[in-house]
Amino acid sequence: MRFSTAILGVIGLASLAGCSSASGPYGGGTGGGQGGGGPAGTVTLGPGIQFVSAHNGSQNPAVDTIPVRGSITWTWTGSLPHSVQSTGSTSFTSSGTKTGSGTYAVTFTAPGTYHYDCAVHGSAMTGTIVVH
Ligand SMILES: [Cu+2]
Repeated sequence: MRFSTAILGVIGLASLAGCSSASGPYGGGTGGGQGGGGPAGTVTLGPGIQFVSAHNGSQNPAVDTIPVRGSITWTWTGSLPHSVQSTGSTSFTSSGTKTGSGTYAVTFTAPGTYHYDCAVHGSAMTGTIVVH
């Protein structure tokens, strides 16, 4: 008697679409020193209790990655009061609390990871900016 065993090695190449920058490593890589007038990020406040990144749709935290000398513009929507309040050790100038419409822009000249929240809603409403 002979037993022949056929082993079918099925190799599944799971191609993970690496598109989710919201959960990617923030390794502040080697900045390439891109020229002035760099890309800008835009973040919406509201209409609920949320910061939403226009770049990748992430929210609470809204995560944006920009080059050094890039800028972020926050735009208020909805009827709730919100603010952009820098938290953490690497900081930037916070905005005041606004309601309704309005914008606030900051240009980041130093690499680092900047955390912020809303002075009204605190940890329920957060964002992160990675400058590299
Ligand atoms: Cu808020």
